[in-house]
Amino acid sequence: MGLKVYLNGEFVPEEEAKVSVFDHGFLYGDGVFEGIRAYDGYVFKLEEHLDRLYDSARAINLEIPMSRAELREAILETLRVNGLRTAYIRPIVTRGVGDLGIDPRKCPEPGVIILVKDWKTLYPEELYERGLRAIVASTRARPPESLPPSVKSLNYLTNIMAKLEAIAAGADEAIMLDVRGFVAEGTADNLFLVKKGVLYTPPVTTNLPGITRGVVIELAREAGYPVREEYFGVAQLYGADEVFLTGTAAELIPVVEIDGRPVADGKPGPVFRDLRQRFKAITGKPETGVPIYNE
Ligand code: PXG
Repeated sequence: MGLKVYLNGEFVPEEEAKVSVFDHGFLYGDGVFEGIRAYDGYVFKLEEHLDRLYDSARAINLEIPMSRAELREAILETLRVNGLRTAYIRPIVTRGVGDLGIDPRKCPEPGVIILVKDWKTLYPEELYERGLRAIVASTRARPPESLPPSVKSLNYLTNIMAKLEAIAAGADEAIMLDVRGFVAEGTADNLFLVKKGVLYTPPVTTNLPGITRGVVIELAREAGYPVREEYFGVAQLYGADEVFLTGTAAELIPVVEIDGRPVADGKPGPVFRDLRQRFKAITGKPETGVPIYNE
């Protein structure tokens, strides 16, 4: 049976959930979104995702037509209507239906859509054992002077260009550099490297302040690994002991080859393994999530 979608205040079957061809989200990528997971009855870090969604909307002067409490409830209700405990959740806020022409003032009513998928794991377990093969893309991450990377907008073409490079090269993922040539992030994930027991990740000026990134920094510090938010280049990446990506969809996933060079011995490393276990241990718990059902 198909799932139901929250579409501007109503629950409609997936097949019938349609948006207008005049919606500026479709015409111009004018809108914002989030990618959230629920694990075993708890929506992981829901408040952090709501913060980022409202911040993204504010940055593009898009007023979400519901209070934060109403949107939180709509997300939980979408999960309940679909009887889900473990899921991927995609709230989307578009500028709404307008005229042709980019002027957002032509769009009186923003659209709010919440998609859910009954995904338990997004990637096969072998992928975490085998690790990803990545390339360094020639497409550079958009500079923060145009649109800050903290704005999770509907416009992903830069990242899609990098992903196309990875596909053309027969790799799984692309690593993007900032305009200066420092490592920024993956196409939908943040990046960490490990060198001599220290974790390095670039400051968020050049990449999305990932919720998973934040959690991993916290878990790493608790576990006694020093974490440094610093810029680094491709040479440090090639010379790392370990490289891994973090994101809501992938959680933590190792990168074992970059531009045809193995990362260290070409196998997922011990720091990655330790942090992945620690991450798994905190999902699906009341301490890190909002309950979907009253139990
Ligand atoms: N960087 C970028 C550019 C992202 O889009 C992340 C990092 C990780 O952030 P979180 O908060 O999820 O730890 C993202 C995540 C997907 C997908 O299918 C993920 C994202 C966007 C589109 C698709 O994995 N955002």
